[in-house]
Amino acid sequence: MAKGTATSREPAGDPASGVCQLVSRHAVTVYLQPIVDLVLGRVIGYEALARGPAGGPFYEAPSLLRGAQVSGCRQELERLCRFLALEVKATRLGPGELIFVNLDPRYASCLLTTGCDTCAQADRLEVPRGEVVYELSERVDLAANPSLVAAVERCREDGYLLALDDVGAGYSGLHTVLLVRPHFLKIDGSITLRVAHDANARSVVRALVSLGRETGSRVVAEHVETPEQLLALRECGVEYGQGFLLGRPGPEPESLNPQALVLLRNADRVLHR
Ligand code: G
Ligand code: MN
Repeated sequence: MAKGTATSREPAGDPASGVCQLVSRHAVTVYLQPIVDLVLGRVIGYEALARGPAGGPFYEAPSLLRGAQVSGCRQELERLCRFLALEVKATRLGPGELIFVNLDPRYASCLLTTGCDTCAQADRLEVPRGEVVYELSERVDLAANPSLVAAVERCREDGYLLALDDVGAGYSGLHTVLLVRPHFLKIDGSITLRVAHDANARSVVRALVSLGRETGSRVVAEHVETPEQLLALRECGVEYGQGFLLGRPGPEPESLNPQALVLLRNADRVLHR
């Protein structure tokens, strides 16, 4: 059984205190959610999402991260998750398949000191750096932290790809797009949610697609949940998507949901009529 799925007995008392034991025992796993080329109907890679033991209070990433935060082991947890994601890439993904790794520079102090801590790990595992995409969290105000921007720039120079997570939410605004010049621009789910019924949301998406074309960022729509959203996104020219409709996060690298593949083929017919 995978480490992360072992339903460990949580220590009694403050449940948050147990989270650091999980981290030190490496009882954390990463789930994989496909990121899909909506034009070719093909998985291009997977986002690695942290999970605590199934059935426990830290199964979902937000509670796991919050628990680690209050217990003082957030740095260690984030570091472990980055390593686990690279391990997944090395052992379970094929050549050319990308691994998207969440990177919150506030919890990657290595970025400012020794550089990206996963460089040595990636090289040891023989993971091509150009197949690792660091997703920068919308929760970090990079504009207020020039040293973090410089550190992120070093990741690019080291050969890694960069994504800006949840564009349109938090600090992932246009200024941050200009600062980071990401290889991937991930449109926040709050915009995807509106895209089927709100013409203004489609205008925002088309503007981001156009920005991506002109600046060399590939645009990914997050939280694609319905066929109507998928069709609207394709109509707006979005090339990549992620969300429950395309594939749920799971312990294995799953292929594209067959129902979504049919929708994409039909969308092609509608779009090229
Ligand atoms: O911020 P970030 O995009 O990294 O968040 C990823 C989170 O979004 C994961 O916890 C994942 O389970 C969740 N998620 C993935 N796809 C969908 C979706 O289609 N809808 C919703 N509501 N959440 C999703
Ligand atoms: Mn993400």
